[in-house]
Amino acid sequence: MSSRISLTRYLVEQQRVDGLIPSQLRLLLEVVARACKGISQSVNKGAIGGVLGSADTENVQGEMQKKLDIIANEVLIEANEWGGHLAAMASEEMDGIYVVPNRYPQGEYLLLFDPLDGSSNIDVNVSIGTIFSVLKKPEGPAGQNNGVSEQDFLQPGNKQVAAGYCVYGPQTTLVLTVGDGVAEFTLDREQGSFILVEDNIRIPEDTREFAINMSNMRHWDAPVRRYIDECLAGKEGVRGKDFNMRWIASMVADVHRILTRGGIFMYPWDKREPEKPGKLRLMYEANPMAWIVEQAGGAATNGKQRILDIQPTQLHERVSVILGSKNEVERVTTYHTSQSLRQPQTE
Ligand code: P6P
Repeated sequence: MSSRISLTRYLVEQQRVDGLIPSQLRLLLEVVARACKGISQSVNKGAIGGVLGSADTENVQGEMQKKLDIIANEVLIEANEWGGHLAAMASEEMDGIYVVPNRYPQGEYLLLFDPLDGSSNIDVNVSIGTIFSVLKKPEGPAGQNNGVSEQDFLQPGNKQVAAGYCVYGPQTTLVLTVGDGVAEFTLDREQGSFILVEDNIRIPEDTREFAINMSNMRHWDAPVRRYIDECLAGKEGVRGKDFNMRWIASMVADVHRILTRGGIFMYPWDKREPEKPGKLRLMYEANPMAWIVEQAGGAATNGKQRILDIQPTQLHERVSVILGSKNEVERVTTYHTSQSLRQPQTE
């Protein structure tokens, strides 16, 4: 376990030792972390802060927005627009991109985020979180909007230069990768700093725990149904071992559990809305989580291909997500690619 190293010192050392983090990116990540601290304060106030309940507005996804969704979005925009690190931002809560206003210096990075993931859990005091992804703005001619457009955001997840999430739970925990493994920081409210608690998270390659919304079972495609049926058959079945199930309905919380003790998280395509590849969003949910999981030794696919290799075509496009312990993700992906209900594999 590392001594009490702050996020700031960790990023400086990553910059000095690995050369992975240019100063502008290091400063951007510090601003994002500070914004997450602010969001955590609002979340922790709950009813006494008047931040619970619906905002009576809809987002681009057609989902009812909670007051905290909007508060979190505003905190991230206001914290990041003036620092000179960014050219633009994109959010689950905004239809289009947010170009940094001309009154502020322009930067070379693009920041994407789900400002408050798991909103259905806000009013019942269950962990929620912020997910963020950083891309470099492609080189291009200056022009209107500082030469940045939505098209600049449509980069595959393998182009990310940083990704992370912050879980607002019993602890406020920031998890971050810049391409050199995954580090975890816990907020020390007395100091007001994120303190390094783990600097090389590894996901066990095998697991006995799956996370999926079982109420959708009748809508799943055959490979997902086969995989879950085999888990439910337990040690009497082809897997030869019993499985446990968890479903928090906050991706950040389910993914954090998997980073902590292994597991497989699935939000697959289902036939409720067959025209949509899945429920979760590629750019600011699946891509950052997929990179973090891969950096921690896990795997992340959409059932057929590596999530990080998907070429986006729309800012808010959705994707089927299967991620976590490497051997389990590979098993589910094999079931998809074979698509034939072959003889169950022995354990
Ligand atoms: P369901 C939260 O709304 C979210 O986007 C993810 O954080 C979570 O994993 C999923 O949706 C939960 O979906 O259909 O189980 O409520």
